[in-house]
Amino acid sequence: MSDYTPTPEDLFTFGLWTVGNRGRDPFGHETRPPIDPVEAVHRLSDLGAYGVNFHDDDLVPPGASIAERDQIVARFQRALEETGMRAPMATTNLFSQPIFKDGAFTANDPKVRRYALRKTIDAIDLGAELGASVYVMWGGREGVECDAAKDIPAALDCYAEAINACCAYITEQGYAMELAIEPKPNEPRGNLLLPTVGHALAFIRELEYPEMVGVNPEFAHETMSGLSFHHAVAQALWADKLFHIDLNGQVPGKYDQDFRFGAEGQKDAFYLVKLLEEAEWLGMRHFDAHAYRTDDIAGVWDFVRGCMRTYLILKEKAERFAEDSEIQDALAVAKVDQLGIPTLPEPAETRFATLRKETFDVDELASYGYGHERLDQLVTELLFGVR
Ligand code: GLT
Ligand code: MN
Ligand code: MN
Repeated sequence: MSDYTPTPEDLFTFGLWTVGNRGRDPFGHETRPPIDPVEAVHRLSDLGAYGVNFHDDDLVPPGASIAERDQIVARFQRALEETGMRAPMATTNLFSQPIFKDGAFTANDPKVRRYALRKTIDAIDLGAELGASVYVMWGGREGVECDAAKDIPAALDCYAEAINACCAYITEQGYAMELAIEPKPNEPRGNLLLPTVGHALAFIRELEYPEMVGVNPEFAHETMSGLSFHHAVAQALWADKLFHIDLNGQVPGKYDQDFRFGAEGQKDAFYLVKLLEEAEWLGMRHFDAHAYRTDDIAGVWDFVRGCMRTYLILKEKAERFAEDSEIQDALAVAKVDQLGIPTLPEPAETRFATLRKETFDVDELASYGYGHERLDQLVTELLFGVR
């Protein structure tokens, strides 16, 4: 049995903003001191992470001069070189500054939209400079409370225009970079645009460079919508659009909790890990979460260890699921493998005629049970550690 110690081969990454989260919430001030990004890189590396992701503003404070920017970036790059850590994903903060109060790419004022685009292409340059191959777009202010004030189809046109422009920019610069849209239903806006993975997948099909754009589903965000996270991820994989992922913990119906991975929703977390591992998905296992506000800096590193350890525990559970003969018997009773059988009869030319001729004993077909009670209990016991 593994001792669940992470190594860079596990591809675990954390955002600078996650370990650097200082515990501020809408009702209370910071409870922790800031962490220097260079220290974060060293600590994450010591704990077995593969890399660190960042927003433009996490690294370079807004308003820094070009000389200051270059100095900060060079110092950060040195930390990456010293540790062998990577920065595989970059993103822009288009939500904190007051200028974005009516949106960034979908603000009614075109001058605000141009500022957002300008900030984004600068961040794309920064990401490319540090070797990022995925650029995440979370539209935290792309939404509305006062519905009279936003023409939603026009806002979606602006959203698409901005993403098309970013794709054109990346192509013109010759960067090896893809975009990943991160859906969220609400918070901080009353309603956000592209609220779920499904909305984002449909939106991507309307873009000019659909092949360059995928999704970055977050556990907390789909769960806030009352949806199954692993179903959302499965559909993104099915559509070949899982470009990045944000792992954390969340209870349905609450604010965006961003808890340690596996702190809540353990069953969904298990099916998610099983899905990613069985698909042999090659992306980063990125944690977009933060330590409880109650904790000090020591708690931040406990949080980091916990995210990775839980992932590895669930990965081992997924392997045991595949080896457990009772679970395998129960899967056969549930006819899980039969979903791989094509529905229509062969050959194609006569399929509807054959279908017309087939006889169906609907009572017999409805008569047997699928054994889901036994199967689910076996999985529950596996997760509880008693089998
Ligand atoms: C912010 C948000 C996250 C996003 C980050 C990337 S920023 O912390 O809550 O869900 O992934 O922009
Ligand atoms: Mn979140
Ligand atoms: Mn996220």
